[in-house]
Amino acid sequence: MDLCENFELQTTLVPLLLLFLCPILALAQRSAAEIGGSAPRTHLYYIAAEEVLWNYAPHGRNLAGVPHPETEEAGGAAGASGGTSTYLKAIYREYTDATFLTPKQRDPRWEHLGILGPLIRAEVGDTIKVVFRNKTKLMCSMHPHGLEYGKDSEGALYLDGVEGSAKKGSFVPPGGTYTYIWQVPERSGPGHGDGSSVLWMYHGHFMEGKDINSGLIGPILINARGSSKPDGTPIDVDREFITAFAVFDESNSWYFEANLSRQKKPPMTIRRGDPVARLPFLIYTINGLIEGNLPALTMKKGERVRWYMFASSNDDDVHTPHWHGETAISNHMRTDTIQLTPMGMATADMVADNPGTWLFHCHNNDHFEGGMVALFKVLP
Ligand SMILES: [Cu+2]
Repeated sequence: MDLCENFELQTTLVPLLLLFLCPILALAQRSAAEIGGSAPRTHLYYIAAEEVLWNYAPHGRNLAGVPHPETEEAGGAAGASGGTSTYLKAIYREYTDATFLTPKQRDPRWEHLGILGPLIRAEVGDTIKVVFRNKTKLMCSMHPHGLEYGKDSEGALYLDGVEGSAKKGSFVPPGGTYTYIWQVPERSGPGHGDGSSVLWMYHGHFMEGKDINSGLIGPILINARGSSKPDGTPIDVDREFITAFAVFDESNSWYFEANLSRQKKPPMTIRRGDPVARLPFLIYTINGLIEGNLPALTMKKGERVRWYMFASSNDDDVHTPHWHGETAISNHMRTDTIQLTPMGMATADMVADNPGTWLFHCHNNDHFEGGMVALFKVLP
């Protein structure tokens, strides 16, 4: 074949080849764009509910040095009944595999989650699979907000006409294991007007109030399609913090009687909702930690910081998280104070410009004086 013939062959074949390949290339390009250049993933978590002695003030009392009357009157009793800060509780913790023998080390970025369960995170289009082991003596479940699930993965017990094996996820007995499958469709991700990620949470929903007051609650973050870095964080964010403004009503915990007995207090019955009798048992925490015990939330000047905040589910859980020294954008508005109602969620974006150590606290006076106080640090 001489050069001329070769050229003729090329001129015939190349357009034919292009004709054949172009639609395939276009299709591949389109689907890559649609999924943001990353294929849908299944995120597998091994999460156990387990009993612990939880100290609401592991490093000491009033570490933020906020003068408040209860501290002086009751000898440092503010925020935890009778001066004690240690309670038997049930919490969610992550394990490395299905043997549930090796606890998974918490990423240093998420040490501040405190009592909260492990962070579950995914991107729109992904699937979340949680192998759940109940290591407590209670009936337990995991019920997620915002995600898509069938009755077998709702994790909540009520009369919905569904029976038997299809509802097993709503009451996992002591020692039992159950696998929840949660989908992450578009409607679980950021809506019009949201940033690149949204906060949800999961919690026990066998007897919801008692479960959450016992400690069974954790966070979920969902990124918009195609907006995640390889480590799962949003591409337009440098640092993230999750803070649950959570009152724990120890009089409405599964361990109320056990804790009274541990603390050598006489047994007592509190009428459900009695506002006065339960007062000494309300503990005003951020992520289950009081009075500046939350590990300092640290960022550098100029970093793009996303704060996710939510409230727990007691009627006392009406909170106003407030930053000193900085401002943020939430709901497209400039603010330094967020409003949360029970199980409410909020996101705020901050570019810290004012180096220093600053107070981050609930602006509800009873809560502030009761210990719902943390510090955050902005490095130069
Ligand atoms: Cu508050």
